[in-house]
Amino acid sequence: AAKVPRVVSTWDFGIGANAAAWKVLGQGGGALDAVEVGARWAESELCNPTVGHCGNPDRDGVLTLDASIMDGDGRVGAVAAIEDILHPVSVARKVMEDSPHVLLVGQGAQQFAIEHGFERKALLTDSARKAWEEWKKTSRYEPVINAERRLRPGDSTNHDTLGILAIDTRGHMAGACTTSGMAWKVHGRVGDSPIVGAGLYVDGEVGAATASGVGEEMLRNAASFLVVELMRQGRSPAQACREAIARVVHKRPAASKTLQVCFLAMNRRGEVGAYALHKGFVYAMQDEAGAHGLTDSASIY
Ligand code: SD4
Repeated sequence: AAKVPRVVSTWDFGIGANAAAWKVLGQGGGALDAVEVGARWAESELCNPTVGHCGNPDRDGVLTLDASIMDGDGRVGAVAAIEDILHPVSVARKVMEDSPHVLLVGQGAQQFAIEHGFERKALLTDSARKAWEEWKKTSRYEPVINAERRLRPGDSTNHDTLGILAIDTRGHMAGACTTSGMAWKVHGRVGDSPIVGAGLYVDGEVGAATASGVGEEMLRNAASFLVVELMRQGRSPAQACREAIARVVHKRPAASKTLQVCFLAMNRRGEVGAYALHKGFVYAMQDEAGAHGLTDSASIY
C-alpha cells in the first residue's frame, strides 16, 4: 500500500472538503479522521442546495440526510433519512464505534444521535423552503444531470453528494459519503450514500470507491462494491469505474440517457480514477504536492 497520504472528493466542493481533510492527513493523521473532517466541512461550512444543512427537502418539504463512513479494516456505520442533525457523518461514525449496528434510520437515528450528545436543530433554510414552494407549482421529479455544479441557492438542483476517499501515511484507507439525497424525493426515500457497497465501499487490501448521481442506479448494482471488486481482480481505478458504468447502461439503457451516475475510486497504491455516464462530473485531489484543482472525469455520453 502507498504510504503517501492522498485525499479525493467528488464535485467542485471536493476542493473544500479535501482542504479540511488535509489538515488531518498532512500532519500524519489517520484516514478515518480525515474523511470525517472533510465530510463535516461539506455538511456545515458549505451552503448550497446540494449537500448538508442547506440541502433541498423532499416532496413534503422535509430535509432528510443520509451518510456513511467506512474504514479499510471493514468497520462501517451509517444513518439514513435522519432529520435535524447537522453532522450525519459523525452520527454514522458513532453508530460504527458505539453501537453493535451498522445502519440506523429516521427517528431512531435521530434519537441515537441525541443520546450521544448531538444537538437537534431545525436545518431547512429559507431559500430551500422557497425552492420547494416553487417546485410544488409543477411537482415534477426530474433529476437534472450534474446539478451539483450549479451552486446558486434556489437552483433546481437534484443531486447532492460529497464522497471522499483517503489514504494516510501508514497506508490505511477510509471513505465517507454525505448527502441530502435527491431533491423532491418521496418522504422516506433512502439513496445509495448510506448503503454499504452502493454509495461507498472501502477494503484496505484493495481500495475504495464512492458514487454520486441518481442513487437508485447504484443500489440496483451494488455499485461501489462492484468497483472495489473489479479493482481486486486487477482493474485500475479508472477501468473499474468504467466497467461499473457499463453495467448501469447494460441494465437500463434508456434511463441511462437521461440520468447521471458517477464513480470515483482510489486503489491501495493511491492511484485514482473516475468515470461517469454523462459529461460534467469533476473530482478534486489533494496530496503532498498540493491541491490539484478539478479533474474532469471521462464519461460515456
Ligand atoms: C442519492 N446519490 O441520494 C445521491 C445523490 C447524489 O450527487 O449523489 N447527488 O441518490
